[in-house]
Amino acid sequence: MRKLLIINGPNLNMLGRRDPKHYGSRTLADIEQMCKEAAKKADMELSFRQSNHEGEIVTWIQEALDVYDAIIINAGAYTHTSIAIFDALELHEIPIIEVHLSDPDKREKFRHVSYVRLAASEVVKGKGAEGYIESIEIADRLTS
Ligand code: DHK
Repeated sequence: MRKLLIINGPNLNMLGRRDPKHYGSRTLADIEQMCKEAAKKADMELSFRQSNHEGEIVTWIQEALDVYDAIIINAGAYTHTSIAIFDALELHEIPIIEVHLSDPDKREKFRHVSYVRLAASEVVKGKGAEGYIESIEIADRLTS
């Protein structure tokens, strides 16, 4: 069975308490549940994770080599700062999908840079939690 890794970066564990104007009102547990259902429908095995630590995210991306068939990543604020996460993603030949609940390009200027995007096959942004489902559908299509 194809294996899908979804990585969530810093502060995404606080969904439900973050500004609903940008992030909606669903918690990360709600989004995980939605993703589990979508992955099941796509017949993909899902690992759904969150970390506030850049190094841990880098390690997960490294460990995913030769194990996972696609990675969906919302690196949170590390999207805009982390060359280390970009370098780790660059190791992969599998599809990498960048996802964001909000549309960072329509927010503060410091969110307009994305290092993740440089390694991503596709970007889904500004679609709230549904963007995660769309990302799973894209991962399904790109690995079929
Ligand atoms: C999540 C964050 O935590 C921010 O730092 C990003 C992203 C946007 C999101 O929209 O999911 O800038």
